[in-house]
Amino acid sequence: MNKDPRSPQDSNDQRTPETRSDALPGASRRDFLATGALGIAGASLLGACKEDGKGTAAGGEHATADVHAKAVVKPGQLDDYYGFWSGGQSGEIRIMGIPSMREIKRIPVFNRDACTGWGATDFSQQLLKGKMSGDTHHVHLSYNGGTYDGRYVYVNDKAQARLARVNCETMEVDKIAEIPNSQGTHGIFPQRHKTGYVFCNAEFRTPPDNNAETAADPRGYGAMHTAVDGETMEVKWQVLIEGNLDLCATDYKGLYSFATCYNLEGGVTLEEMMKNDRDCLYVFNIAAIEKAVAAGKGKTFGKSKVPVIDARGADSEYVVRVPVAKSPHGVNVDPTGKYAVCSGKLSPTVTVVEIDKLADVFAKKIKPAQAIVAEPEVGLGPLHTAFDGRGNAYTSIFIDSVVTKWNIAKAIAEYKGEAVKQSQAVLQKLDVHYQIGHINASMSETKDADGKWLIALCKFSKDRFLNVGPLHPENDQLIDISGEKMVLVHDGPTWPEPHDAVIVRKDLIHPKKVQSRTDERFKMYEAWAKEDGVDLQRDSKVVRKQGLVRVYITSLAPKFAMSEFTVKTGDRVQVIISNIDKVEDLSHGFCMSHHDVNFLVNAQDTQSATFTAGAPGVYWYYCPWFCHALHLEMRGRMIVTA
Ligand code: RUQ
Ligand code: CUA
Repeated sequence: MNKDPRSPQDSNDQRTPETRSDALPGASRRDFLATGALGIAGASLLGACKEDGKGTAAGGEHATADVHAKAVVKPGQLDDYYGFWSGGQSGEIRIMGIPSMREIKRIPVFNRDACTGWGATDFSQQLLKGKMSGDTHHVHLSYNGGTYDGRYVYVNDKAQARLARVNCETMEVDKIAEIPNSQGTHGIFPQRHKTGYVFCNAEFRTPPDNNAETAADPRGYGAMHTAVDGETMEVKWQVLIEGNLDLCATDYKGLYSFATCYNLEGGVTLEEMMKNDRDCLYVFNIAAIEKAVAAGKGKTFGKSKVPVIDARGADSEYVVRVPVAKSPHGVNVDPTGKYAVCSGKLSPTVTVVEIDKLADVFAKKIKPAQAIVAEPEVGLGPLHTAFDGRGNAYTSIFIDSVVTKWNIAKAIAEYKGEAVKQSQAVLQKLDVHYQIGHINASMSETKDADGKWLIALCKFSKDRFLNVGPLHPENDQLIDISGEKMVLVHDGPTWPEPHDAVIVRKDLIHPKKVQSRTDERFKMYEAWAKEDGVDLQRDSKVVRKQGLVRVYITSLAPKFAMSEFTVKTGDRVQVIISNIDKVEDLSHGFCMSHHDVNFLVNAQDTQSATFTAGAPGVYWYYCPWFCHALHLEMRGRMIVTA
């Protein structure tokens, strides 16, 4: 390990050891993390350390003025790419502009968002069912023919085992699926040949029939690989597996889905989970599983009606286990669709599996290990891999805190023993700041990977930004990969914790500028309106029903069409607001003072929320969105009688 904090890896770091703000006096954060990992990972990592440190600063991170200029998007100009960032514990998704790294939008998903009213409106409450927090890790878009079709964004909730879908026309969540028999829904990945299944991995092993009898004995635990229909968002089937399931990927032909497993040991403590030197990549044979499900071979567990194929134990027609580097984390398929790259995490290597060989593995013509075609040594703590479409791979290396660029063909040649020097596959190591998690490149998860920009999502920013207290921002770093050498061009602080991101060419995404009233959500409002004889876009009206007072109000800058209504204390009140302005970017909202109700209503949109009228008195409602010179006057009174 680098005992000297000014090791070559930190050569860009101009501070003296004394001025660093590391947790351990005299030791760098990297030393601290590496020591921690070594303490638990054992001697296998030590061998790798010797390799490390030499020439990691090669290529330098200091960007020339020219490179910086490439990343500058001048005022009034637009970015070339949409970046979709997960928001981790914030439960949201963010949309970034690349290369400017400007945050353009936040999409609330598994959270309550005061700004838009997500979690407070009737529609969002129907989807969230009272679960107002979540943990988004992986964002992926729907595909067609190996590239993005621009229709949907999918994101997982690790905390409460859900999969949400965002409609790219509005960039709002339109459906949420709950994944049965699962905990820790972590890796997800859609099929790439068309909008088919979205696969969801359960990271935590639990008893398939989780109850008082089964809870305590880990020998009965397993994990589900779940197929959700990306179109209807129905859960179609599950495969039960003995080990845990971490990251997920799919091939380009619709034959397989993949899941890394870091706990083939079936342990429940850290020590138990790290015993084996190899873990595995599970390969799921989709056609065989579908056939078994159609033949009624699925079991069901608990209240769930989803058929489950039990594939625990030995390799079968449904699943095979390819042994990969110790405790793997990421699995990424390269843009040619030929290789699945599994990052070792507790091994300094990545394991490259040739996807076309898997048919022979399923046919038992070759052993699973024979599908491995390379295992280059990339550095300490490899996590995820991105691609440039020119045959190169970029692996995020957590402990070394670098991005390693390596060539896939060279790594394969070396594995076959054709190359003379082992180091030839590794082309460059670039310092990142600090401790990178995910990595992705422009269009990297598609056949159209274009090798322009790489994003390094760093878990620690330390002193890269102004001190804002104990919780530091993350540091998302933009790297130019268009040339021979990687060059760091931008530091971007983000609110924790974006786990993953995808970078999508802008011509593939076509959001609407004004709400379309044909979205599915409108069926609900239209049904209420029909029941009450109301035209949503014309009428403002109070309808008193059994146990509910419906208040329909239209808004047109700078006025609500109804400036006063009366209800009784304790009444359930449902306000249904229709913004009838037709102008792009003219949003109104509705906030009822002292009732915890505040939501956004975009141009041509309708939104609703339900609340209980408080103590008798007057309560002002107002438009919280600056919509007009007379925006402050856009308000009205709710009179509550005894
Ligand atoms: S994880 S740092 Cu949740 Cu994608 Cu890898
Ligand atoms: Cu409408 Cu402010």
